[in-house]
Amino acid sequence: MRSKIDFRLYLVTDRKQLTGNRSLTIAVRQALKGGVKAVQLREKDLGTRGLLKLAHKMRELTHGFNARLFINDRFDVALAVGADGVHLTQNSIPAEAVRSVVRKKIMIGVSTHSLKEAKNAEKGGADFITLGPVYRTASKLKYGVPVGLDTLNKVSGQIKIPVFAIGGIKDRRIAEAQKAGAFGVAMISEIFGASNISGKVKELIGACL
Ligand code: TZP
Repeated sequence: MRSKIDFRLYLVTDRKQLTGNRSLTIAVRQALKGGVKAVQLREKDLGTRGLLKLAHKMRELTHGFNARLFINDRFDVALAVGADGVHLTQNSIPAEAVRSVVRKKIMIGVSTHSLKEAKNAEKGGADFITLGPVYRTASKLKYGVPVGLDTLNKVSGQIKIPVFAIGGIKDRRIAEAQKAGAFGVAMISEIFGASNISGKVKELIGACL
């Protein structure tokens, strides 16, 4: 069966990393203009109402570019705004619990950091995982100790669902991540830190082929 994951570049948001007075809406629009086809709204500090409002805005925006929208952690918000999927963390409601309610209605991504977590996610019905941090990230240990390319290689070889490498991924590292088995790459700072977001996304998409 062909995977329903039809994107290789996955933009994860963090509006606090934006520079030069750009709002999240402006930055995401630029990324969509550059061709990104999947966005994960990950704004952890927002309360439910604030997140819902932003998620509606992101839904409208992503629809306009025929792009996928995933909501980090909040399965309820994902359903409420008609997102394409939810992106679960290791502390979220488990993938199997989401699956038991929605069946095939929405896609499920899961953040993982080890082979064990990756296998659990697959078993629970996840459609794809992110694995990382693969490299050291700018915010160092906030995301945990880097797992490295060897773990990426091991995980990619042992599960069937697509694996997105995350954590310290830069343009120049895409080829080696894909060589280590990554189906695609997920990133925040490489995109949000760029002075020309749409130009950067175009380059990244070119590197993801
Ligand atoms: N999960 C693992 S690493 C990470 C997340 C959300 C941060 C990725 O950010 P960056 O800037 O692409 O390294």
